[in-house]
Amino acid sequence: SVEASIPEPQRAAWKKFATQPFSNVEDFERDVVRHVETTLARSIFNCDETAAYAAASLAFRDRLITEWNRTQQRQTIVDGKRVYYLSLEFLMGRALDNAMLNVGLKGVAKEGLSDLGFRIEDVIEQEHDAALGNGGLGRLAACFLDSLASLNYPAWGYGLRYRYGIFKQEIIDGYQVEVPDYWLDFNPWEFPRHDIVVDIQFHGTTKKYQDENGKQVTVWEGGEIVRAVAYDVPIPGFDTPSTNNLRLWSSKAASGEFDFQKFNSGDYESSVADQQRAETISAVLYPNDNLDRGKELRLKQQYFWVAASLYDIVRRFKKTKRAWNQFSDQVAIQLNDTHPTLAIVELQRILVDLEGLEWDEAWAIVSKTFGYTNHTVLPEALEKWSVPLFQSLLPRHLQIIYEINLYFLQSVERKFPNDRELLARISVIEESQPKMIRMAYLAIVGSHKVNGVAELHSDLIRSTIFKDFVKIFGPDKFTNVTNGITPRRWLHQANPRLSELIASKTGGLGYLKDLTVLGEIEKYADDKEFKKEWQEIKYANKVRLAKHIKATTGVTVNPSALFDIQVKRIHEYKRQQMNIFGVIHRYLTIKSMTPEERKAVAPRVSVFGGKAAPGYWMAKTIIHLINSVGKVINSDPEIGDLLKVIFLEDYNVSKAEIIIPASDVSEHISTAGTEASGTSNMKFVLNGGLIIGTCDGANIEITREIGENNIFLFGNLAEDVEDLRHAHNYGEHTLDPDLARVFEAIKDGMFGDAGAFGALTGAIEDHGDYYLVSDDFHSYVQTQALVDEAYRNQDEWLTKCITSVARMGFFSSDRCINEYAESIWNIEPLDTST
Ligand code: F58
Repeated sequence: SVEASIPEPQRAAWKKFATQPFSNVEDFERDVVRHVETTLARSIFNCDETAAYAAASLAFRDRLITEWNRTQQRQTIVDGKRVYYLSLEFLMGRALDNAMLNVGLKGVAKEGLSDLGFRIEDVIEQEHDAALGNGGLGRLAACFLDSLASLNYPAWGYGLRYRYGIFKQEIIDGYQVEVPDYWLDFNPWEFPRHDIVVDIQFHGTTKKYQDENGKQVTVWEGGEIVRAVAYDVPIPGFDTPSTNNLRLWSSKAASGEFDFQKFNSGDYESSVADQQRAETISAVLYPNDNLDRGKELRLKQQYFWVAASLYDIVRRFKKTKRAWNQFSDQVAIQLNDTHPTLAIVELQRILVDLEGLEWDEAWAIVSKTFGYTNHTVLPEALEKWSVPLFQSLLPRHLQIIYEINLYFLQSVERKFPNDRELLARISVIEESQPKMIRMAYLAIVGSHKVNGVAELHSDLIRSTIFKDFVKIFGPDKFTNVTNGITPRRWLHQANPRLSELIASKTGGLGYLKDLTVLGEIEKYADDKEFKKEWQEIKYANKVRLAKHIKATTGVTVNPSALFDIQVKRIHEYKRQQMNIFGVIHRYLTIKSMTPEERKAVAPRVSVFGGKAAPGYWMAKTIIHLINSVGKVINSDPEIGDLLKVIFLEDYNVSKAEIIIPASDVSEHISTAGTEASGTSNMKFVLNGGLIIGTCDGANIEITREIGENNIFLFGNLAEDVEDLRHAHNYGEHTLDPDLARVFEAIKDGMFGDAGAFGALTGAIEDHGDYYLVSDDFHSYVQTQALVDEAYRNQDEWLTKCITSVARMGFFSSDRCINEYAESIWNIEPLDTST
């Protein structure tokens, strides 16, 4: 047991004074006041909401850290296999609300804070989002951490502690402006571990020589050293004592404050510069989603994080005193996309160069340890690194990659003799000018499993970008694990009233641990009372969003209108341009009606939100168009409540928690075959909104689960996309007539300077319409009309919503994590009763 690990003579004293985390209102208040008066050095006279947030967080942090310690001890004692989730992004959002709910003490905190003079909602609002990610991939990692802890898996996350998270978005005169997100001013949720440091090497040269036994050894020497310092973030599970660890690495100069030799020799400026250069590595999150730019600093970030994490993992393994061939029985490492692929190379280097294993022996261990998750088929997002850049930064790793590739190509040559084209296609090294390292291929070669994130996506990677590898390794290496979301944050936290209603009909909050229990509410899909309550909750959520819209944009929207929401990163493949063209079409249609005809129009609020990568000009133009259209429509007196267009600034996790529960319909309208999965589609349906979407990503599985009567699907299928594109390129492209009317309005200057939007219309009219906006437009507009019609019948609409929620059990990230654990990691949950 955990306790037995304390030496007998000291046990009594440790036990007597062991921290007793609060569990009632009185003890919570005592902890909060103590933190205000001591940790924060304030008093009742100057305790504002910020201080109340700080003190409440510190009180919960104390609780988490005691459980965190126990969890780590339990893992050490059990000494079983652990999983390490390597991700460059963890889009965590706020921690306080989540911690209160997961440990089941939000009620206690609410009462305690109220006694001390604060409203819990205001206190929660003080927290700055931890926004260390771009979008879906980063948020998925955060949901996974919640599920891993909630299911008691022995798991660690490893990432980078960026000083600046994803930029804050301001909308000025309709344009996106980026503002740095310095979020670390006060962060009670991290523990600096100044004793856990790893020195990381860059550049330098390699030397080969024979050791005393005549064995060839390679050393990597010289170059530059940067120090990695660990910061630990406790991750509480829901309704369990398990509290896992997210370890984030921060960079600093290896020589401490600055280089004293340089300082003493009068070179003060350059010693400071060295330090700043080192700190630059973990300074900022790259803000691109689904685009690879191949910047040197990004490669430095990747190696820095991977090398520090592997050092930590290997050190922990070595403490168990096991033989190396047991490594993969103790360690599973999951690569969240290709960003941590260097871990494969680094582990091989550690085993061969530092631990003296034979190449084959080492490779057998390495290739049993890793799993690789692919999140995209978009060619521009597949990572490649230039060989010259790599050679300069990581000379030894380049040699190892060449060697891995050589053995791989030899094995393929043996299996498929005389197929030079095959070898060229699958080589980890692309023979371009300059040569490039294909990271996805390296990840496949070095992993024992490769998975996509939704069925269609996994089928697509098997039949397109990784086709040759399926032939080489066989189909079993490639698998699907459909994404999921944590119902704790995305239902219980974001939509407390709906959660309460569901709990009241399913026997409590147990459904949050087994989401299939939601099935029990299907019997109320026609229950008058239940539907009334359901509708009231949706309305209240819409009122909450309407208030937010008013406060942030000044526009008044009618909560009785149909709320149609598209929030996600702005990208041409996600087709926000199609949505706004549809809005313009709606506007033109209403304008052409008589006042009498207008009485029959169903009022709508079109809400957009999302960031554009700072260098993605087309995406920024889409934002500009949405705002320009909104400006005209929202102030058109003929339109009034019939149509409003809102762009919500700075979409992030905490705003998503307000936005998602307020949707009637949400849009997931990517060109078929481009959105690997999507996860907000799951969040919207789970919150009782219907979706309009293409046959893409997880929309397909959502349809399978909830039934096709409960979703608005439209557009061309993935299997037809290639032919359509081909046809466009041979001049067979006539613009959809409705879309043509929309373009005319834009070009007439109805939404301001027409020249500003020329690139958007041009991409469709003149440049091949790669994302098939015109091909899908008619079907989209028709399906939107079906949405209007369906919404008119509120009774049937509510039945659809309730039925859909009841059938969403499959999309819990708990199901998803259990699949990874069983089919990829081979790990078991820990018993927490000791
Ligand atoms: C997203 N990818 C997919 N990448 O687009 C989405 O369909 C899927 O649901 C989600 O992953 C989770 O599987 C994504 O968010 C990025 O943002 C990367 C950031 C780093 C550069 C490359 C893109």
